Amino acid sequence: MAFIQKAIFAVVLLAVSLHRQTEAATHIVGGVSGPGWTFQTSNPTFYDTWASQETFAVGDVLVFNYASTQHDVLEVTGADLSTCTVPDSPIALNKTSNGGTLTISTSGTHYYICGITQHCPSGMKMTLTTAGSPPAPPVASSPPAATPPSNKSDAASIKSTLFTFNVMVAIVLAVVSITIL
Ligand SMILES: [Cu+2]
Repeated sequence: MAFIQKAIFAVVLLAVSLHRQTEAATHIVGGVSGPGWTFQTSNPTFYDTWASQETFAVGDVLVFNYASTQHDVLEVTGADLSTCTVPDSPIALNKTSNGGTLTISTSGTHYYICGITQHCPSGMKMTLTTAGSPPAPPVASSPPAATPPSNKSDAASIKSTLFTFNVMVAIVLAVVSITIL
């Protein structure tokens, strides 16, 4: 194979590899070192605050860590979240406990609650909006809550690590392809 073809192949590999890391981010709800998906009785806006510090895109995956004997997670309408109503047919549902995931399938604002009675009013609710979408008006007024420890850097550090990994893989692939082709 001519050198120019090898070079083009290497560049394509690099581009594909770099593109992959932009496809979908994974968000540990509540932060990588956070409490998981559980009661936030003393700070009912905990998950909203966390979400406001994250950047979400369509295709991103939300990981809800919880004990399956205690909680579940439903995607619901804004109206259902505001009244903590557990619908018979939620938009999406996950009951698989630790590592349970829901994917952000559309742009705009999404609403999540725990479907166990009285858990939503105890802070198991979250509203998030994908990047570039106008934020939905608050569904319920609540006094400003104390700001929890920031986990803002968590997703960024994961992305950074993924990016570094992808770059390394791309370089190795490029070197190998130039060597053997
Ligand atoms: Cu719950």
